[in-house]
Amino acid sequence: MRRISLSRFLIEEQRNKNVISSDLRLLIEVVARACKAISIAIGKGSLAGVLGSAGSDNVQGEVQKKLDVISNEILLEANEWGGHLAAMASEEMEFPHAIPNRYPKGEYLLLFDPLDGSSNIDVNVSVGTIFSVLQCPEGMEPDEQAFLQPGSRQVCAGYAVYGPTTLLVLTIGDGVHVFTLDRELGSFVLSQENVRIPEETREFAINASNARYWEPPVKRYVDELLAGKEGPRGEDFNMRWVASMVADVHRIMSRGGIFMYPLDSKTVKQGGKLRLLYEANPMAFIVEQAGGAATDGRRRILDVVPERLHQRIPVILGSKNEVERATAYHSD
Ligand code: P6P
Repeated sequence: MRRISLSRFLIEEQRNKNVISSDLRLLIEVVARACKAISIAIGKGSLAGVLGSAGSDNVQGEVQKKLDVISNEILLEANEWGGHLAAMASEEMEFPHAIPNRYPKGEYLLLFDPLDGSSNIDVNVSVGTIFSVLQCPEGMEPDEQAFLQPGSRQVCAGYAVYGPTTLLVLTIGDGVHVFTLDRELGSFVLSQENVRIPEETREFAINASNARYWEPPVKRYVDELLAGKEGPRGEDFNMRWVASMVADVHRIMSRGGIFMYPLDSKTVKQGGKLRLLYEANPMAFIVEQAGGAATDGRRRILDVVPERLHQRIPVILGSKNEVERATAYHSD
């Protein structure tokens, strides 16, 4: 494994494969630097008085943690001066954030969930940052409408997971690559190239406390897993649920599995729990680039044309064969 920095990796991708523009390379490096700053802020925890709630709600009606607000600010400040963006959108902001007139504008739209799983932050469980990059349509104002593109139009997606190590997992449409933060050097170093998700798995991730609210196909699929060797699957399955999507997805990127936050009668009015544009779409792009699959139970997530910036969607993603089986049950 060549231990090269993120910057060198991106320059070589640009030089050798021309799969990335200078502005996109700058965007990724700026986001990576912001994730480093978020990792440091999180690492201080109570010592810096950054735990607990910010005393405000976000557009989702969720209590904002101090670190949600801090992480959002870090990403905004890091990205607004570079000249690579037309606008930004965040789970923490009702409307897109325009680039201030004092800075040049670029062609890219950056979307992010600055601190995913923040309900875990106060109990010291892994959390993460999820980001997605689109191009602003030619001649279009970078308002909400410009962001409403299907996930198949993403040019880049990634997440940082703040766990025992801080990792940056990235795709620019040419496979999925993992970078580990070297805290002494202060830079992300390539630690895995071309991640592949096994097509088979014996591990599933779902919040089982919602079982009584699930639709019949999800109930059938999970009951078969729980029946194990004596059931129709003829195999025993294991269950994991971190309740930080980034941590659950990273486990699947590392050893396979199926992650499900399906439609249930509690969330059917909002269309699901997870957000399409800055949670489901980037994770779906990454999972597919690693040979996995991602659907909402009925459609490929990357094909869904969004109607609203903070639109929610059911999510079933991970090992291809299991996602296909769970999705097939929805059409039976
Ligand atoms: P529940 C975190 O709040 C999040 O948006 C995802 O990161 C995570 O997968 C899910 O919600 C957890 O939801 O209902 O288990 O708390």
